[in-house]
Amino acid sequence: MYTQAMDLVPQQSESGTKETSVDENELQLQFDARIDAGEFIEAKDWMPENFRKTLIRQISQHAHSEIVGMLPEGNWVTRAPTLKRKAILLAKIQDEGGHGLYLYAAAETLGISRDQMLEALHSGRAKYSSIFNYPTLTWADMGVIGWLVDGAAIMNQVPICRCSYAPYARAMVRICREESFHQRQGFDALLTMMTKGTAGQRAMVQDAVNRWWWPSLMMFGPPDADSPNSAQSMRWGIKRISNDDLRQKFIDAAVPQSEVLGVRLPDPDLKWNETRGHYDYGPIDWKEFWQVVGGDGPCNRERLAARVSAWEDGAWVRQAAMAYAEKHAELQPAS
Ligand code: FAQ
Repeated sequence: MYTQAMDLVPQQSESGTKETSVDENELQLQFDARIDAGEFIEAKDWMPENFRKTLIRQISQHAHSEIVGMLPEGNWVTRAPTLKRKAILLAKIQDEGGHGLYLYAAAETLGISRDQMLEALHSGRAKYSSIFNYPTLTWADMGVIGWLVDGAAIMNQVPICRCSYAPYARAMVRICREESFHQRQGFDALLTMMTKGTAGQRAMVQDAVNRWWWPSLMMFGPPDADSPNSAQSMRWGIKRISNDDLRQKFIDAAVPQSEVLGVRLPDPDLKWNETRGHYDYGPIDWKEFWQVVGGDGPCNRERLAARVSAWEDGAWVRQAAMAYAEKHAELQPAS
């Protein structure tokens, strides 16, 4: 019902050759004009094949990031220091599962099935955010993930609320509201430890900041000059702000927040630049980024193995749900 796939199968002439119809050129012109006018594209609208593929790539990777992102935090549910912190952490992790579901549903409107997307994740073909391949070593990591990782996610995702593909944009509006709560709870947990905690707790927070700062900056993707997808995605209004500009906005927001917390960001080159009106920052280790993206980060294998075994262990639930649906359909009176 939702898929565009039928519209996108190339037309075959009687002789079996592919026809680039005048209609298709006209549809392309109309599509470009709608994008230029800032209109939203709906699932039922005509769209170029590469626009559809780019969206499937980005939205499915985004969905995978949400569900893989549940794992590092899941590691701390049984060890949260208070009932309140445990309830907050559980709610946050559940939200992330929900974000994954909205996003898989948005990607399905483009003519791909959830099983196909999950198969791509489980076989290692699909990417998910590099950040979730780092370990969560202490409770302070839960606060820092909220503050920095959700903070970076919000910076990246607020512009996607205006993405030209309407089902993705609509999903992002809801997701961003929940991400704001995630960021605030992380900051609050850190502020509590920094202002009311022991010297040991403050040192634990600083250590977590030291480990997560640089990987958080990598979440925005490679520098614009090395980002193969950016130019076309910006042209199509899928991305509204470039990787480097978002990274800069994030750094500019994080520095004053670090001062409120009383933590040091681990970059000796971090300085306010009066001329640019932004903070200058030191070089990012892009070798590490590509290594993690390529599957060789500290926890890549563990994360993928956890997702694959969750899928396999859940087979009986899917089978039971299907059996129930079939039985229920059989029992419905014929109309
Ligand atoms: N990690 O040409 P570009 C969250 C890949 S959600 C891994 O610049 P693009 C919530 C990229 O895919 C976090 N791979 O690509 C949460 C491409 O490879 P491909 C996820 C990366 O798409 C919080 C290649 O490098 N958010 O955190 C990364 O134009 C806490 C070249 O890059 C989203 O997915 C990376 N960091 O820009 C959950 C937001 N960066 O696909 C739990 C939506 C780049 O050609 C706890 N996505 N790559 O094989 C986007 O905005 C974009 O896809 C970018 C990348 C900005 C991530």
